[in-house]
Amino acid sequence: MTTASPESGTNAAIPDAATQIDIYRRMSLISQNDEAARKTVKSGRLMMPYYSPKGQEVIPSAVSVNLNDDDRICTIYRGTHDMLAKGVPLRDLWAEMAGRVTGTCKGKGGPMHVTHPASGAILTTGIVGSSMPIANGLAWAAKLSGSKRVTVAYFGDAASNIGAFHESLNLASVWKLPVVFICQNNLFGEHTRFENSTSVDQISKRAVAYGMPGVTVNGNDPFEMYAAAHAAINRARDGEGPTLIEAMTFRFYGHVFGDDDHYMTKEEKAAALAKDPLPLFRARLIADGVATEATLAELDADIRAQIEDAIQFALSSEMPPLEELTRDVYAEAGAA
Ligand SMILES: Cc1ncc(C[n+]2csc(CCOP(=O)(O)OP(=O)(O)O)c2C)c(N)n1
Repeated sequence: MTTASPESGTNAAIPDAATQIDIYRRMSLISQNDEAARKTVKSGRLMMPYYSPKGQEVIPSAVSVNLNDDDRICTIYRGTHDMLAKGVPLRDLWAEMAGRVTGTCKGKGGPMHVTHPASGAILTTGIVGSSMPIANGLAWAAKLSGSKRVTVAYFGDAASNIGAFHESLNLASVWKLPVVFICQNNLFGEHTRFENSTSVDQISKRAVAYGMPGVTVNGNDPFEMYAAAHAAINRARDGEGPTLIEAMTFRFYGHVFGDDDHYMTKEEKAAALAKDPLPLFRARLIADGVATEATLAELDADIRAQIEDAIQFALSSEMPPLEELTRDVYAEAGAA
């Protein structure tokens, strides 16, 4: 087991320039999309429960550049960042959030149940801890069929206190499943602070009980996150079994949109905002000569236009007709 300090930043493999820009592109997409989602709900144009992933952009962005289109992810209600990083198209995502027929699930899943198999986003769940056993099932299927497909299970720190976490890590280890468990430790579970609900100071320490590598990394450092994901995904793809990655991060807003986040101290929130990973990485790319300000500005503007287009598309699409209510719930008679 290797356990790195969350602040270490050392031993991180540096991704090549194109990959660095790709990580930035995904982060910008997530961040701008989050801003658009909060604005759209606040303006009353769309009513939905919304769980902001703002502050957590690095994690799925640095993970997804290591995944193929064919690889799978299972995520949670706070998962728009994971889905966008994996490639769920904006129009399909927004239409599903708005409950329209053009959405990923024909408008019947809604924001907490987005599924888009074509991009590998198989599960979004509101049941805390349930992304892990389902990821195991997908990984087991990949193993049985002899495919090299890897599945990533994303979940929060509080989910590591649920039975399904422990059962899933145990089984994945015994069966050497091609799965990577990525805990996004944003230091809060709903309105409860991490230290008030979790028996260990690092969730990665729990990996030792299940005979798999466990690592804690700074999930706001793109290079450190990239290196950890790269190693774990390669290990899974090579048939060597699962890894637990604990990615330290901080969510900038309350649990759900509208929550007054009184359980965060002003000081810790200010410190986290001062280290917003998006502007930091943007400045680093320019300072390192990886990209120019003009290139990144163009990339940001292009994303902004795509998001605006997706919102218009979603809000002008039809709601599902009543007949859809019981369709896709049970298999049609005679279907294979
Ligand atoms: C099995 C289950 N228990 C309780 C809840 C209520 N609940 C919803 S979100 C949440 C907190 C989860 O926190 P964490 O796993 O750390 O993820 P985060 O929201 O911080 O991303 C709880 C307890 C639930 N949805 N499912």
